Amino acid sequence: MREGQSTVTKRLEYAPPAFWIDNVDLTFDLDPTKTRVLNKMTLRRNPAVPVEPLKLDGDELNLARVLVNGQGTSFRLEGERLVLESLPEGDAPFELEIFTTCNPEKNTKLMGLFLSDGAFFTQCEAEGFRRITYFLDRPDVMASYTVTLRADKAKYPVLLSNGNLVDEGELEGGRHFAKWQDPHKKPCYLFAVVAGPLVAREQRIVARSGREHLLQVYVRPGDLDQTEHAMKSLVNSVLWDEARFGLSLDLDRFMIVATGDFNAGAMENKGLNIFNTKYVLAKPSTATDSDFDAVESVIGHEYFHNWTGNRITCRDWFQLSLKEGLTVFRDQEFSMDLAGTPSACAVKRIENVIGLRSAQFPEDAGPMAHPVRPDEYLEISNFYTATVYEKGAEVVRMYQTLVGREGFRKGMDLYFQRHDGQAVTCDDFAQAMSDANPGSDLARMLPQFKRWYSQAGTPVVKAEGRYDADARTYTLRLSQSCPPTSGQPAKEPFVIPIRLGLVAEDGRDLPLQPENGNSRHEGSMTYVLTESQATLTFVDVDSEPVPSLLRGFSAPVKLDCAYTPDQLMRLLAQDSDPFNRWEAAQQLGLRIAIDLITSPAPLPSRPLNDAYLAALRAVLRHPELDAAFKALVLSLPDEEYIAEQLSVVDPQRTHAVREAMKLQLATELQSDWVWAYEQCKDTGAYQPDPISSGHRALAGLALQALCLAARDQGDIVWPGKAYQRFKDAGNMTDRLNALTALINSGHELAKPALSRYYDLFRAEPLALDKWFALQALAPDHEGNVLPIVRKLTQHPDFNLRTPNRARSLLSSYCHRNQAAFHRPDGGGYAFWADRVIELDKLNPQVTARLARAMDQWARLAEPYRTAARTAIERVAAKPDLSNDVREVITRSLASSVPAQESTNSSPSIE
Ligand code: B3K
Ligand code: ZN
Repeated sequence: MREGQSTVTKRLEYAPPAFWIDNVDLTFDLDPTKTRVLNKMTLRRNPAVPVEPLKLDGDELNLARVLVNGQGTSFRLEGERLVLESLPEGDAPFELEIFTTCNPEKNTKLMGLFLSDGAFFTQCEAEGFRRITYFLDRPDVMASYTVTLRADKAKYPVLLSNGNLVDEGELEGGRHFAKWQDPHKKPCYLFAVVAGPLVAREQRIVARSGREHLLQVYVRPGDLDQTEHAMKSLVNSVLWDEARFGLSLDLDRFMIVATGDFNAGAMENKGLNIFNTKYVLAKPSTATDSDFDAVESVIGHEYFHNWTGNRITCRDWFQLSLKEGLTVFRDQEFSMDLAGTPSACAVKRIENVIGLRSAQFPEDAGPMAHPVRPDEYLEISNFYTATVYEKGAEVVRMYQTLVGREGFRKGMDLYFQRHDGQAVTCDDFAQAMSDANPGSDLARMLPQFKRWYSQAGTPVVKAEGRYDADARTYTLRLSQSCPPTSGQPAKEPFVIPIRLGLVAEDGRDLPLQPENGNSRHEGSMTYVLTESQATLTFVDVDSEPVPSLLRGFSAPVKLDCAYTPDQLMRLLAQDSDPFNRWEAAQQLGLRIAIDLITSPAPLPSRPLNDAYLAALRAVLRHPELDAAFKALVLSLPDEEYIAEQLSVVDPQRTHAVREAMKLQLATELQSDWVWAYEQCKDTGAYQPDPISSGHRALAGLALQALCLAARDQGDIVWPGKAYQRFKDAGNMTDRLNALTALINSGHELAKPALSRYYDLFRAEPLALDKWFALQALAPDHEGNVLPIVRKLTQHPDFNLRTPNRARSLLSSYCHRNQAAFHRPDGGGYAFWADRVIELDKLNPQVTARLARAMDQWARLAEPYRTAARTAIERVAAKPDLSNDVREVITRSLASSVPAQESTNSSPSIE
């Protein structure tokens, strides 16, 4: 497997471990600069593997002692590995004792054991345990753990690890100890330790099984008032997993602990989840509706890992999507089930698809493109991606679409029956799904279906419909293709479930009677496309329908269907599938945007046509549609998604076009926006439920439109109202929406509002992150954002070492403010390169994410492309880059698209 720090690991080179580790007994003497770790393990040779030396992984450890069965032994260090050759022969277990020290205070990578605001935390996934002790740091080695923590009692009153507290007591010198035993075997990436001055919100629940559990959410003493929503979400998660999948909590005690310094969102350590504060803490005055939603879904996600990830784990890291894709699917289903109404469910689905399209589609078309189950990596941390997570979740969703909800449940049951307690592969999951559903489309097509795991790139489905009035037939010609990706020049056809309906002129779904098929469907049916091309004919079709394809986004593909604008209007106004109603609006907006972007003419004063405006107005004024849904329909496709449709991207042009569209939408629907604002602006005492958060979303969108229109008309009333709302808001959602309206319209009141915001929230880290982000995301006026961002890097509250703070400023600017980042003078790229070089020395994982802001450089128009390349080459020339950053940068430079060497500045459509 992994031979050293700089070698590529390959999926097909998997070999089982030469040793098993059955028991691990760890004793920690916690100290900020020198923590002592005594590791006593029981090992035995794996009889299935030829005899070889024991090679234990380590990283930045100081080794003091190694004993085998209590005796000194010879050992050597091979790079960072500890190698033991003279071990007892035969299969009998033996004891290995290793004593090391590490320095948590110097651990700015936040992997292994680190300090956050005076408390100890760990992060071991994927390869952090080797920074705590020498070990076989791979997920297929599962052991039983006993952990003793010793520390100063005053500084670290709470001592936590996985499982059950079996002993605790006082020690000399003001120290104390706690001993924990995990009743479940686990891979070391699920190991965790926490020690510090924490307090807990507690709740006892009795599960369906009758078993009682103690749930705890640990935070800093001042933050307890922000844990109610987290606890509620945890209780809901426990109940939901029992109800939907029959999966109960297998522990007496389940703990969540929040830290302000964390690379990821959260971590599913067995019984001791460690969370970024961003996904635990929520109170109405500092957290928005999306923050509340994110807390619910991340708490769900980590909890659901207890079965999908922990009870059944991954054999190797190439199988990451086995646990991540499945668990994202589960958390999405959880949030949808909790949302309640079909409309609120559709809103969740649309939000997920927006995320997939703006993050995963570009990834699949860029230098980091990789299959859901990657084939190789230099640094596994780089593969915690939208492809592994979100596309992986879509793959799991397709199983459910193919075998139905009940069939999916059967597949899950069989998966647990077969593999509980094991470390397995994506193939094992696929096989369980298929075997549990004999005779299904899935079972018949399994090998082909599994291409979703092995082929990268976003497939394109082309659809052409033809109505024959005489024969009363409607024929759909479908074809699929997938663009080449690195190392995969040609693709085999995928299994693509296409949920579809035929929409009549009055909006009704026509009955679906496929020719040669005996079953008739009343509303929608799922057609499974398996060939490169296929024809599907429906008979007894009374009038020319509009096909509604890929309903609910039934597969992670791009649909290419030559709809007329009138057909899209019909779908927008009447489709029974809410997802496709929204999608029709997106397509209408996207087409207008692309036409304008690719036209050499100057932007017209009225880029939007009357029919499109009228259609959007009708949605905005609709008496029955939910506000949340309206807000999504009235939001234009984002710049990332628009850019994704273009083979050459001029970010300034893309931005200018979208802004012009937004402005016209604001001015010409002005009275409608006023109406919507008045309808939605008051939501009473704060509740994060779908109805009231929908009202806030639409009121916020309306206020932004009204401030934009006001700027255009030199009016001061709406900015004044926005400022007032900003000041008086009873919750962060309304407050932030009002502030954003002022900032986005460039109104001078934005300045005092921002400084007032700072005064209000300077002591609230998560709210202060938003203050940094707001300024990094501000509209660019003659290049003013970069100097502001630069200045903010010197702000006393800015700290590069805290991932949330670094991301709030740097990622917001580099990833999410296209117009300000892509400067014709290349200043944004130079700033990016400087920060990447600076931050890589502290925290490679966070830096590698930032480095990916340049993923799309090869598709940029000039002068951006050359300036971007220069900046990337400057980073590449640094000799001491981390593997994390080197992998991203190397792939990026290798992605130069030859066809564009002769780029002219006029963009073309893919
Ligand atoms: N499994 C963790 C991710 C850990 C990230 C490591 N770089 C959180 C999650 O997906 O649930
Ligand atoms: Zn996860």
